[in-house]
Amino acid sequence: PEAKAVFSVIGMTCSACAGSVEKAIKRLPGIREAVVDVLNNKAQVLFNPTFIQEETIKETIEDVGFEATLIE
Ligand code: 9UX
Repeated sequence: PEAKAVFSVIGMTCSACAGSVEKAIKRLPGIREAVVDVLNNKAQVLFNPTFIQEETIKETIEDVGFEATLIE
């Protein structure tokens, strides 16, 4: 199974910020794809819910230093 989650990410000011968020998400188990858009302040993630849930992805974004809210 595959699930999709979209997070609002507050505080990213450059594309390197987005890159570090993307990298952190992709290091997690069960992630198929992560696309972080600094212009729209959004992170879209495709994942296998057997291995990871939205809350862990949210916490990972916040560990990098940004505020994340699940919006879809
Ligand atoms: Mo560069 Mo983006 O230090 O916040 S990674 S500004």
